[in-house]
Amino acid sequence: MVRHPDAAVTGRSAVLRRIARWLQAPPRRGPMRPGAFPSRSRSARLTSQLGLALGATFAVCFLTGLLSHVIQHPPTWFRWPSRPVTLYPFTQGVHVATGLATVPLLGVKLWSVYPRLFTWPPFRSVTHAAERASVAVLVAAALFQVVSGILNVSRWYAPMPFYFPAGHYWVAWLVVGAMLVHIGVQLPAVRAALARTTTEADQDRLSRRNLLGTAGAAAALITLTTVGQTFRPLSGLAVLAPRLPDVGPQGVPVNTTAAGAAVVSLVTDPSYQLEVAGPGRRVSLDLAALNALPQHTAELPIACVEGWSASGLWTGIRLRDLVALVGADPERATVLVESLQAGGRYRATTVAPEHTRDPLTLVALRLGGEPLHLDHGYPARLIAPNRPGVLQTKWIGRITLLESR
Ligand SMILES: Nc1nc2c(c(=O)[nH]1)N[C@H]1C(S)=C(S)[C@@H](COP(=O)(O)O)O[C@H]1N2
Ligand SMILES: [Mo]
Repeated sequence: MVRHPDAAVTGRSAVLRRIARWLQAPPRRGPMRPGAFPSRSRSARLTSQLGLALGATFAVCFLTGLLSHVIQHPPTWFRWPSRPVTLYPFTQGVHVATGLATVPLLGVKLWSVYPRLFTWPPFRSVTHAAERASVAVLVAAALFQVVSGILNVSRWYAPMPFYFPAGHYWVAWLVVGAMLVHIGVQLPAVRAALARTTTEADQDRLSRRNLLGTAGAAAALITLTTVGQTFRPLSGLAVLAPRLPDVGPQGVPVNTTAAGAAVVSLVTDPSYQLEVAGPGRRVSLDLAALNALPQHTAELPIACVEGWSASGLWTGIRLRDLVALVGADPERATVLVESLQAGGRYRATTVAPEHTRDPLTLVALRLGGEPLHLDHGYPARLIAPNRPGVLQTKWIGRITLLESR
């Protein structure tokens, strides 16, 4: 018997043909069958409009987050001004508000597209597969940002086995990258969907409007019931806010307590002295000496990156006066402010000349006229205008002049 020379090839192409036929014929059962998702509220138009809204909330959230990151880790070229006083609390409030408003928008958006998870065939081409993979990255990264952000605002760190600011920062770049790819791929479809108004049946339009309205109302409601944690006039409405601006010792919330920072015995030691070290001179000031220096009072907010901000009436010594005391020029001085806390990420901070010279930048000894509560940084803490809470060092032990520029 003579074997046909193409037998093997014919056999393989038969298999390929069978696979092709299988891919072409959609399954008759399960979520991948045609017509498995009958809701008429889903439409390209709804998905596009939600996409635009999400693009806007994410862009604002990303930019305000990036700003906060750069203020806390300034590159050499970056200068952050000390005024206006409430600029940072404002940008931080916008960051949290847009992040929270994203929740219902993202929810409805995912609902509007999730049937596409089950499209048949799953991959039409290499490009199609790559595009689906990029959408998977976008969805996963966006959900990570929203969930980790909410956990942070709720101060629930247990489910996060990573350092929150670093994780939240790097995944933000992942979202932005995947989102730019997504916008690039979907732009023609979005244009077409938004232009196509006349073909939409009245009933479909109604249900789409209802859905959009509900998502928008949910976003507005979440904003209204949380924004009070940073915007005091609305604090009465802040029923969903994990923190309230006026709940805490001396009417101001606390993040790390003195006990938590293990400084109680150090700061209550009667031999406590604040050391100020300049280039040529150094002074040690005990509590009596600190209280004998000229005192100034300023109303300044603490704006915590955990989503709350609260204003207090602080009294103490101007940082610029302490710098002058050791013979340095306060107009140009960069200083290192160190806590008595032995470790912890927030035990020290660098103060640039913009803040050192500002007469509102205080080494505060009092809050609301009383000596600082232990948890607010007794006996002395930094409080400066337009500065993230993480940089307002508590339990100061030493101030060192770094450079003059
Ligand atoms: N030494 C030290 N200072 C610190 C911190 C800290 O953990 N250790 N936390 C910072 C953070 S994150 C904030 S929001 C403010 C909070 O100040 P408060 O507890 O007085 O409201 O203190 C800052 N100063
Ligand atoms: Mo904070």
